[in-house]
Amino acid sequence: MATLFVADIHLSVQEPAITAGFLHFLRRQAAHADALYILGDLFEAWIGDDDPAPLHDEIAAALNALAQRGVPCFFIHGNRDFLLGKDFARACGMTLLPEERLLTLYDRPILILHGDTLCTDDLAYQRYRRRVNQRWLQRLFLALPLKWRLRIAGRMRADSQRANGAKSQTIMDVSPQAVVATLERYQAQWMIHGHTHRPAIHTLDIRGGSAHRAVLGAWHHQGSMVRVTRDSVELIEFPYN
Ligand code: OKV
Ligand code: MN
Repeated sequence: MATLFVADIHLSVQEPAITAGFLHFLRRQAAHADALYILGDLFEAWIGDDDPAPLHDEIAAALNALAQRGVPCFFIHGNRDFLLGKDFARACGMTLLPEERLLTLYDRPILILHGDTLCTDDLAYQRYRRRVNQRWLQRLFLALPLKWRLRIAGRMRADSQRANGAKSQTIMDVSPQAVVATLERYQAQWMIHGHTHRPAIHTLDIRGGSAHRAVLGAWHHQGSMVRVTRDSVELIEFPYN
């Protein structure tokens, strides 16, 4: 009787060990859960559901097998796979959720989100996000031939890597004010997110008492999940195999 949360797996053909680790996690851990929530950045990049990469089919088949065995799977977009659409979600048998969702799990209200919207001090990133989140621009991008999209995306990733090297770690973390404001807006005592790659469970003060923020780790060298049961919220790191 547990619900599992993961984020920032950053699947790509360049990292077969991460793919193997994630497939192993689906079979060995997620298969026994009440539900699986993927809180964004399942993929390192996403340029349209029509991308014929074999990796996508492999992941869709594995997630679909999970859903068929009765484990519902939910997905919130990350900043990397924000273009992941209904067609791929259907192939995975997973439900797309809006960017923030207040769950009630085992009587505990928990707010879930990817986490990039909390990084309000990174003004350059927030500006970039507003730009690529425009519907008309996404439509235009998706209408381009796949080859052009691959080339544009590759260039955008190279530019971004250069920009992030120059940014301070504080700017790239969540803003404490944004965290408090978001929890108070939902009157929630728990929040689970990823994005920052700083796995931890923080306790903080909000209006009306204390609150907790569980941050998922990225799957760089091991897996990371949050496991919620009636009695506990645990952050768990585990090897790929
Ligand atoms: C994902 C990030 C690349 C960060 C492009 C419109 C536009 C979508 C896109 C192309 C890039 C996603 C979809 C990728 C995340 C980067 C670089 C930085 C900080 C357009 C809509 F503008 F070209 F018209 N893209 N890809 N970055 O390679 O997956 O998150 S991506
Ligand atoms: Mn992210």
